[in-house]
Amino acid sequence: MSKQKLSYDEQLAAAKQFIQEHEHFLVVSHIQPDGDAISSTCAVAWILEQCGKSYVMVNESQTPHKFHYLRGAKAIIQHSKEPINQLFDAVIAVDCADFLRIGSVSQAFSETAQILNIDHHPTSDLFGQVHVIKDDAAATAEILYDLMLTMQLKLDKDVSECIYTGLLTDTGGFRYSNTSPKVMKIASELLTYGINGNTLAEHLLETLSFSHIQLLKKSLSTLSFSDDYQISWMSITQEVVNNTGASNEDFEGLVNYPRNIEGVEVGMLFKQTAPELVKVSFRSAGKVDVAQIAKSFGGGGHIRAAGCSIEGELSFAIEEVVSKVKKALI
Ligand SMILES: [Mn+2]
Repeated sequence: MSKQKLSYDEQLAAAKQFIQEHEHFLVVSHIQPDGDAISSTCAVAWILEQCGKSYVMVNESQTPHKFHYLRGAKAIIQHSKEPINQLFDAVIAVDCADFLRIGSVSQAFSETAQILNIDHHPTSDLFGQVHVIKDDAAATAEILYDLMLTMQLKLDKDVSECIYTGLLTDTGGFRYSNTSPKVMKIASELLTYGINGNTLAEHLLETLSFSHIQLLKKSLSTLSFSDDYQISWMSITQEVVNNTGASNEDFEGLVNYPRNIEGVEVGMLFKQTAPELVKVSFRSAGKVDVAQIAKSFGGGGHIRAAGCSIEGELSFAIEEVVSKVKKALI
């Protein structure tokens, strides 16, 4: 479609027009939402409110409890628990690399639904009629900040907290390579609205749940390496997941342990989600584009952080993926 050829400013203007042209919206993000997904959902809701529009926020999965402080987060409907029987003609999807990441919520799109797709994943499949896709944005929240400027909206403390949370979580606490001068500039402006960066960092990045530590303890005992020590991985069986009572958010950050080891280029976490299904998370030190590897298994993501699912037993998934990563390192 010709839409992809629009400049970033033109894309933002098209998004503004999309919002002006519709009255009632469905706001959706990806399944198993992270900080950027929830923040972006809440930030879009805030924009719509400023414009006097009505909306419903829906996600297939539960909103992790730790994001409940964000304005509007508790109002996000969990579609897997509370299916909505309304069809929407206008949809705003945020932080979804591809249409499938929307999950079951896409059942609530009318047949002629118009979709505004706002995202920063380089593997985007460009679903939807209107796009704002900026793959060098650190977070979808960064794009929404730009949209607020385009729409000449005056930020407040609540929405600043949303944008800051998206930036903080998607940059790993302003540490990943996506922490651009622009990110720091936006973050510094957001701090002037009275949000507390230290409290947010402690809450989102430092605090560990008991079940996370239990998982970490179990998974470190599976830590393995390739012969040259450039690839490292850990695995978690379904049994361990069940015994530790871990929820999805407890897995966050585990993949960084193999990745952070000196000399390791690619770190991975293999999580058995069903007897014949394994979820793989990838982190790269930079040499290997793990988005491409994940994509070759039907997944996606970013150059340094990606994921996919593999059908088969845990040992099979590890063998398949590790051999592919080895080839990428040659
Ligand atoms: Mn994101």
